[in-house]
Amino acid sequence: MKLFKRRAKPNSVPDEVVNPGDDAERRDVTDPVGDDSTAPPAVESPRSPGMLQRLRVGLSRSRHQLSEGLATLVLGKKQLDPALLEALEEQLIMADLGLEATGRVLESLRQRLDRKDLATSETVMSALKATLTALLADREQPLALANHRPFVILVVGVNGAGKTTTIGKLAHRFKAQGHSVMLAAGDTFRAAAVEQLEAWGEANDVPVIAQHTGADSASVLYDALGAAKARGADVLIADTAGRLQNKAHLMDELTKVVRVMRKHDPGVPHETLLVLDAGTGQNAVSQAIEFDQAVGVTGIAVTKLDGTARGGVLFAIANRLTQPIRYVGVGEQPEDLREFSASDFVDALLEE
Ligand SMILES: Nc1nc2c(ncn2[C@@H]2O[C@H](COP(=O)(O)OP(=O)(O)OP(=O)(O)O)[C@@H](O)[C@H]2O)c(=O)[nH]1
Ligand SMILES: [Mg+2]
Repeated sequence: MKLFKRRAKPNSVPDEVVNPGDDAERRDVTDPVGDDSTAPPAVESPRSPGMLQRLRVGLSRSRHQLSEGLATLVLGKKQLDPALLEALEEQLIMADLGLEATGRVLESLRQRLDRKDLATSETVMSALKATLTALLADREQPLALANHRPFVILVVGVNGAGKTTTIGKLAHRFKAQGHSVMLAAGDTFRAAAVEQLEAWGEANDVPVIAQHTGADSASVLYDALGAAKARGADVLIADTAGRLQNKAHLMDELTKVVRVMRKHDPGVPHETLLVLDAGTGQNAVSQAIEFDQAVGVTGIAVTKLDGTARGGVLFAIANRLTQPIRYVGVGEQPEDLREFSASDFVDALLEE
């Protein structure tokens, strides 16, 4: 076992860094370290103006897509006539809410506004806001690290969804909250994967447990669990290789990873976090269904909301899935991960 140890306390595990360093496989990864890597800023309160502003900026493309179209539609409208409903439906589908969630929104909007004359376009907008918030409200359930030490988070998802970046951001967040964190490089498939995780470990002064590329992912995570227990870490976050949800053998491999980890401790992982790229649109729902069948997803992180106009996919996810949306990613910096809040999300999506 190799331990990538960055400014960590001495321990019994050999700390030499051995990595084949296959540059051919190295992917262009934006430097996650940032300018002020030596002293990570404290995690801001989820409702602080800075965090809300970042969410707002992150969602600007989705907001342009949805909010401005809607505002034009409802402007000066005195009633919720079929033409307006149809136009609303079109806007919501274009924002990637999906047919089902769009249907639910329109139905609930009809009920809210039934038999009421619409005094102003604001009435429609505020009813829409309430409807959208209600659709997301059940999915708001922050991850609590209570009761387990180490609290083990297994991070899964398709290729390039943002797993490793989300792990780096989580390490930053938990560290700033005062937790001791360890990372496990369960993506043994790509040579650059270990280095990428190691860079995040270094930026956050967090040890990374890794083996060579091509090693058995399950055994890396098994060993990492042992190391995290031995060191008394508060949180162990395990990376895994990206895999397409329709490749049965890769999903079986993930099931095996969990099975092997459970030989160490039947209670792990305490959280199986599925990372979904918002830009994948409705496919995110089928990813969630398949990953859930393979390993039992307990929470979702939706990434890259800053790079897409498809932020509406969160409503499709909330409509089809029962798991909480734990986090949303709105950029590549360590601070660009927010705990999910339904009302903040809808506000940021619809505000002028
Ligand atoms: N703009 C933006 N980029 C992101 C976000 N999250 C991740 N990325 C970028 O998306 C790319 C892929 O992210 P990774 O974290 O490597 O994704 P992954 O799921 O680990 O990928 P594999 O390990 O190859 O399956 C990187 O360039 C990240 O910087 C986000 O919230 N916003
Ligand atoms: Mg990765």
